[in-house]
Amino acid sequence: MTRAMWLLVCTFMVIAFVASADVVKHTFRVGNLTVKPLCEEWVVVAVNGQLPGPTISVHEGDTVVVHVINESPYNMTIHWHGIFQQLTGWADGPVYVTQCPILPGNSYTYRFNIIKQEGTLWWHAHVSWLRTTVYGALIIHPREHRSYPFIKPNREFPIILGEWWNANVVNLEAESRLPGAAVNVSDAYTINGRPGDLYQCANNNTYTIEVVHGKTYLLRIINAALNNELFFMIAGHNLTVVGIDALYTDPYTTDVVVLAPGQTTDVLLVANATPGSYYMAARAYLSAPSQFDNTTATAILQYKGVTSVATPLMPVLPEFNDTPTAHKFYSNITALSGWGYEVPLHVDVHMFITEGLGMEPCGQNATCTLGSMNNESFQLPTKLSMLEAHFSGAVQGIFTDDFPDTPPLVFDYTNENASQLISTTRKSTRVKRLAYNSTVEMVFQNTAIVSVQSHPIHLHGFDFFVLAQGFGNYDNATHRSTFNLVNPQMRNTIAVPVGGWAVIRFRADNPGVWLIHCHLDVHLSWGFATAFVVDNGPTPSSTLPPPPADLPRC
Ligand SMILES: *[C@@H]1O[C@H](CO)[C@@H](O)[C@H](O)[C@H]1NC(C)=O
Ligand SMILES: *[C@@H]1O[C@H](CO)[C@@H](O)[C@H](O)[C@H]1NC(C)=O
Ligand SMILES: *[C@@H]1O[C@H](CO)[C@@H](O)[C@H](O)[C@H]1NC(C)=O
Ligand SMILES: *[C@@H]1O[C@H](CO)[C@@H](O)[C@H](O)[C@H]1NC(C)=O
Ligand SMILES: *[C@@H]1O[C@H](CO)[C@@H](O)[C@H](O)[C@H]1NC(C)=O
Ligand SMILES: *[C@@H]1O[C@H](CO)[C@@H](O)[C@H](O)[C@H]1NC(C)=O
Ligand SMILES: *[C@@H]1O[C@H](CO)[C@@H](O)[C@H](O)[C@H]1NC(C)=O
Ligand SMILES: *[C@@H]1O[C@H](CO)[C@@H](O)[C@H](O)[C@H]1NC(C)=O
Ligand SMILES: *[C@@H]1O[C@H](CO)[C@@H](O)[C@H](O)[C@H]1NC(C)=O
Ligand SMILES: *[C@@H]1O[C@H](CO)[C@@H](O)[C@H](O)[C@H]1NC(C)=O
Ligand SMILES: *[C@@H]1O[C@H](CO)[C@@H](O)[C@H](O)[C@H]1NC(C)=O
Ligand SMILES: *[C@@H]1O[C@H](CO)[C@@H](O)[C@H](O)[C@H]1NC(C)=O
Ligand SMILES: [Cu+2]
Repeated sequence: MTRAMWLLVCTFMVIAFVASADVVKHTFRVGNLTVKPLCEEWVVVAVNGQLPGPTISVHEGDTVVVHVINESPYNMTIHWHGIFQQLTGWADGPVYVTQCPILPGNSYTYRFNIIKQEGTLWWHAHVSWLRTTVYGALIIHPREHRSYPFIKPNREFPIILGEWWNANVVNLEAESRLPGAAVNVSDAYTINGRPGDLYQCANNNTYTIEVVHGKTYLLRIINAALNNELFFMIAGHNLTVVGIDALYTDPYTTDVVVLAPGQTTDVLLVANATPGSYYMAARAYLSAPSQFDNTTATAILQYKGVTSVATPLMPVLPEFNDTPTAHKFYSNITALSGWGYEVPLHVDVHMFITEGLGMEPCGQNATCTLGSMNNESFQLPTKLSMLEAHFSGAVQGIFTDDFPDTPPLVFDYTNENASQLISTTRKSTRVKRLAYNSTVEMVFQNTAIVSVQSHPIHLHGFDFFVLAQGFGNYDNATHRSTFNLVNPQMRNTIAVPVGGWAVIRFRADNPGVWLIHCHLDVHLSWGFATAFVVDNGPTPSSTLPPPPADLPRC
């Protein structure tokens, strides 16, 4: 080939690349919306008058620009859950971590690129409990001319599971932090904003999908609920999992899916049952005995051309406390073989994190419940966002970088008796600082302090490999040998098993400040979080640029 021909080929490649990367623009007006999912009307905060909010649909390689105008009465931020935000940490969204809130009447434009991730993610408010109604799907298709690593579905549907209260959720959040708080349980779960036929006053308002016999559908299931892990089933149909948290998986066929808040699961559904009506249903997987919302949300899978008026067939959902079923699903899935997901084998930083609840004396003769990691209950700063403090080097009074790599006390973590004696915890704003590109391995060990339960841990800014998970206390000597270093599943949110542990690994190749927290909002409000501060790398392409001019300040 001549030099001129090479030039021509290269030029075409550049044009093809540029042409396939779009800028996807949205305007989000966040404001009041009156809705009546159950028997009462409520004014909620929603985006563009929609609940769920608008779906953002992009191709890998695109740039997303979302202009958020806050017309609500509350401070607002939006988080793009699962998006790496490589060098765009200013657009990540958690309040007081990467930005101060967008005040009522103000706006902020989030700009970020979608690089090397495909599948289903979502966006949600990241302040108070406003994500109850401020959420929507973020769907990443493969770049043009590239296809899914599975059969092309005839159609796709987002299935967003939500949680509904007949209450003002900002008041609920405030109440959850009061002494001896018993958090009011929700009144319903929803599928695409609607509770379905099993609730009073919800008739005629059930989400319905029409399918054609013999065709294949892709359901992009998202758990947007606040405080509950959820089982999901469709009567008469198996589901084949092909992706979780926007990462491809080996196909895994199951009759039941379980998702923790924050997680997504893409499944293929083949409409091969006897033509008719079938319920899809979601209800709680409850790992701790407590007051909870035991209701069931439904939607309908309707075969085209069937006119029968019979009640749809209902799936038999697992018992609320069916941990074996939940664990089987959570632990059996593996990353798609041959896709190029590669586990780093060398580890630079080892962390062992005890996590769970705790108490502090508060009020008069009362106690308040806190959440903690390594006995530190995270307090958000209020004067300056952590990322601004880090960027300008003025972190004093905002945070300290002495978050411990190990818990202060070694005890029988999952033993309720041992845990009772040491239930007091303390508040701080301690973070863990990481050198650019270091490889981090974290063991999450649930404790039995206050309550034994599963906690969905979400890491901002990165996906991680899930090397192993199990019950009881983690034992480095024996459990290390069970690590899957070949094709472990990857996620951005891991449901650490009730009374158990999980081990994750990731490469800290994204400079910025990244929150890591329990995705049960009630626990996040109690301080169940910490953050990683990842240093800049040696080059401009590994250095966080300055904040955008319209970044909201405190
Ligand atoms: C939005 O609703 C709240 C009540 O929840 C009300 O106080 C406020 O005035 C409303 N704002 C607008 C702009 O309608
Ligand atoms: C929570 O429930 C209690 C008891 O029913 C009620 O008094 C309170 O108003 C509820 N909280 C909110 C925010 O609605
Ligand atoms: C559904 O809506 C129609 C018209 O709005 C009404 O006539 C009917 O009674 C409703 N059915 C139920 C079950 O609520
Ligand atoms: C679902 O898969 C199981 C196990 O492969 C099988 O026994 C069952 O018949 C399937 N159910 C349906 C509805 O296809
Ligand atoms: C849900 O709880 C209520 C009240 O505690 C109880 O009456 C009802 O039987 C429970 N429903 C289910 C499906 O367990
Ligand atoms: C799947 O889960 C079951 C039950 O937890 C377990 O026995 C089995 O080893 C798991 N299989 C894989 C491939 O992880
Ligand atoms: C707190 O406890 C002390 C000692 O038990 C008691 O004297 C006091 O009245 C209590 N105060 C309140 C507000 O309950
Ligand atoms: C905790 O203590 C109770 C009462 O002493 C005892 O019955 C129980 O077996 C203990 N539990 C554990 C896990 O040691
Ligand atoms: C946590 O810290 C508190 C206060 O410093 C202490 O009393 C408690 O024993 C510690 N608990 C654990 C589990 O380390
Ligand atoms: C990060 O570290 C890995 C090896 O641990 C190395 O292969 C890679 O080049 C590094 N990346 C950067 C951007 O420094
Ligand atoms: C577990 O063992 C490995 C290898 O021996 C060691 O590097 C690591 O620090 C240990 N991790 C914990 C949490 O003890
Ligand atoms: C809203 O944010 C501002 C700026 O951080 C803060 O001063 C104010 O207290 C916040 N308002 C509420 C209700 O949290
Ligand atoms: Cu939690």
